[in-house]
Amino acid sequence: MAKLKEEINNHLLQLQLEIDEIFVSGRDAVVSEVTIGQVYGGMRGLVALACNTSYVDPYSGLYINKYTTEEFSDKLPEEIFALLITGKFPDKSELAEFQADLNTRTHIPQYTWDVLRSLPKNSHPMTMLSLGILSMEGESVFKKEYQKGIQKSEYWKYSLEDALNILAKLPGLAAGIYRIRFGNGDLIPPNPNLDWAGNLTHMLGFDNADKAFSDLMRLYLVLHCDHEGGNVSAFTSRVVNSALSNLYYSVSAGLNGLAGPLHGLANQECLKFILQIYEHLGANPEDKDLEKYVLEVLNSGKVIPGYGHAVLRVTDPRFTAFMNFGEHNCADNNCFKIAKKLYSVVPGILSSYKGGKVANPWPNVDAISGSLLYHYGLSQFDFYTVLFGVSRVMGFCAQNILAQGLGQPIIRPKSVTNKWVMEKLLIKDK
Ligand code: HAX
Repeated sequence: MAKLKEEINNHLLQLQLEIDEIFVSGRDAVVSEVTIGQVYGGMRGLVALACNTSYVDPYSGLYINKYTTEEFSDKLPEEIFALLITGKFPDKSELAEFQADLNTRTHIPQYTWDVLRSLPKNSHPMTMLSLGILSMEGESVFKKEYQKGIQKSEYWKYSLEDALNILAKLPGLAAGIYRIRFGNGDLIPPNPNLDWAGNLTHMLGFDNADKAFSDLMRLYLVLHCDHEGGNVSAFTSRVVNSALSNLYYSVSAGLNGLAGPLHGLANQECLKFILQIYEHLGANPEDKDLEKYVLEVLNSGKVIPGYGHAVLRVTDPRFTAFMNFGEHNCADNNCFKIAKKLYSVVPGILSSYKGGKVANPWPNVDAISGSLLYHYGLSQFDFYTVLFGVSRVMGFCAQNILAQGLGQPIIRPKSVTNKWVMEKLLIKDK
């Protein structure tokens, strides 16, 4: 992995030069002011973090480096990981070297399977994924080297070892969870001749599925890879890693955040929602019936899963990429048709709902992904967030390694009490 290390090192040098330049022109310059609304409102819109793996523009969506979602969505996940962490796509030989290296690290210890098999039968697959990674924490190269004593400038190199070990094991771990949790038979060993996503398909037991399922898996693992630094899972992972908890701890922590219904779990909620609509209204509901159904859900106090976003203010381009895939491969599927129909109805309802309080009425990635998986026979929607997680770990690892390489300190914002705020406002008023 000498080449990948060299590319990361070059990228870090470049990023450090940029930071030096930024600091020279004004370390004390103000980029964001904090309102009371933000202090009490989940810090929404507050600029207080640097993340150089990806950027989410409210109106054009996810960029990795300079590439728009449309421009990178035909790549392999391995190429995307290299892009996240080096700022460049690998050439053919670098990609081959990276894939060969991952294939030497796929072994998952028996104790991990023992832990997973000992859990209650109805454990959520995200619990199993998080725990599966945490169970291997003792294997951390970073932890062992840190205990021996290493220079701060070297941290990232050992975290990279951990990242490669975790990423290499992830498809096997996720597929094993699928097979254990849903009684799908024995574990299937990896095939060293397959790429990362191809191996996931193979180990899930979908070798005989439509070939387009492997393409969907590649697209799925690409589109979910990263979404800048402030979302719940990435931020959690960064905070935990900033205490120098190794990547096994910080990846597991990020996955625990991803498991929430307002974040990654929304994809399983969406499919559940679509299936409920199918049950109540059939595959081709009338607009007025669908509108009535959506309003009933809203009025019962629930959110419409897959719609809205803390940053985006347009249809998520990752939604569009999945929509295009569906149009080409499964346009007649009932779930896909309902997901499409919801897209024509929900934004209008959310725009005017409760005086327009929903900041973004448009769909996010989760509104559509499940209907595609369902089409190919992956019908256990409890499992969908695991697939999201497999992909998002690339982002967690890349963000944490770059932060370590840039010597970023422990994250510790200041919190205040109501009393403090009241005193502060009173002082300001005088
Ligand atoms: N349905 C109903 N109400 C919604 C809504 C939706 N889809 N989206 C936002 N709202 C409501 C909020 O609950 C909030 O209501 P209250 O003031 O009563 O609390 C109000 O509109 C304002 O919220 P916002 O500013 O528009 O949105 P936030 O930044 O606070 O939250 C969420 C963003 C994604 C959490 C939100 O839009 C939501 O809950 N969406 C549904 C769940 C979902 O799809 N989550 C996945 C998001 C993408 C992701 O992270 N994937 O992993």
